[in-house]
Amino acid sequence: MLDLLSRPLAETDPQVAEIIHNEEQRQESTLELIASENHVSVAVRSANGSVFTNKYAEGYPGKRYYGGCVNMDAVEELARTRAKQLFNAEYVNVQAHSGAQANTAVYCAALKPGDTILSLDLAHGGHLSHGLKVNFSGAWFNVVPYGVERDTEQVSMATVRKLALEHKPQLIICGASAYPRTVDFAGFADVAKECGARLMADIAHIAGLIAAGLHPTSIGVADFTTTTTHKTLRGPRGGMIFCNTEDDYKLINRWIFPGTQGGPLMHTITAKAVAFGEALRPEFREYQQQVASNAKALAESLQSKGYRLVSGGTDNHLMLVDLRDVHPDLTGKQAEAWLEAAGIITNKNMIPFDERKPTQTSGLRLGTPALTTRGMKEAEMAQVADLMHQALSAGDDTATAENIRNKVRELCGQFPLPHGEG
Ligand code: DSN
Repeated sequence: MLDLLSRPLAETDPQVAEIIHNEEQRQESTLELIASENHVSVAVRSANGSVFTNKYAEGYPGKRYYGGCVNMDAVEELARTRAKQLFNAEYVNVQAHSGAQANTAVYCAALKPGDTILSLDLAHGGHLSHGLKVNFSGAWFNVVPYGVERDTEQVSMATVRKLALEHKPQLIICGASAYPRTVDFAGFADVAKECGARLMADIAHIAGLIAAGLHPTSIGVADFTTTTTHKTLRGPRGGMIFCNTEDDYKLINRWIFPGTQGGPLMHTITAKAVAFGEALRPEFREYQQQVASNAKALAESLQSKGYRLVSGGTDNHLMLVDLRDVHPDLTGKQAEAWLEAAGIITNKNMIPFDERKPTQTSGLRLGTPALTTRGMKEAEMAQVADLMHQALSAGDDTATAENIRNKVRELCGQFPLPHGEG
């Protein structure tokens, strides 16, 4: 038995090994433009695949429900210390399994069923866990959405204020999944104070930019800040919650465990500690600066080819492309498929006031975190825009798509992904 358990995956389960190998090849040879994805370091992967996966550690450092937690305590303390240093925060819970779990714990801490939430409409860049009817948040709470303005395609604090004073929400949510502009956390905090609401900022997308000081911070401004750890922050897939007071911290800890989660994913918390350590290094700030510069370069290159960008551009790592000016009949769904055939990975996305359904859409969401991790810079962004335009113009001409696919392989070959065994 021990012999079997000690043999390499390729020997014991060649089927799974082959699927993993295929995924490695896919990631290596394609241009990853999904704004919420990234390529983690070998060190993060190594920690995530470590023996910490073997251990139950329900509870928190120093107060566990299982024996043998000495190293669990050490690593969770380290993750917390690094997260607080990175974001200049007072209190953090690093056990949230995901961004949606982090949001759920905040709702449980701040709301009662039937209370009112004011949050950004999913169709205007929000997130399903911010109150979509089919999500727990929309099913249990009364959700009032705010959107972007028709003319600017940006959030107007005047509109948010008007809605907040009219509906008197218990919780206001700011932060988004597909919003290319700066979020005015201080403006939201003013509105929340005026109408007596608590404020939650979901910084899942822009956490890396905030950590690097390239976007105003929500920490210490919003009552609760939730985030994922795997997007611009470039850590393992997971979540985390910051708050400002001991009372809120106690509530959040209680609502993560035992409120909504059981045993923490200690291997993921270990990998979070590694990722936060990486983010505390000076190279991380340079990386984030390049992410933002690359987003601007990609946006300008696409605009020079006639593509309209929602709100006219980007302040962060992502942009929303309105396909209609250049390709009036092309849906986001079809565009995503044609681009994938050429080795360019994106996701279809509603644009504000989209007349097409969410399953079709008129737009694409693009982001630069993953390409920047490979070492690509502004010159490569111009090439990427060119390849995208070629692929979208070629449509279902498979020979042209294959030709573009080869160019994509060549470009990826010049910028290899992190390699090696941890
Ligand atoms: N699904 C994530 C995204 O792509 O933005 C958010 O959770």
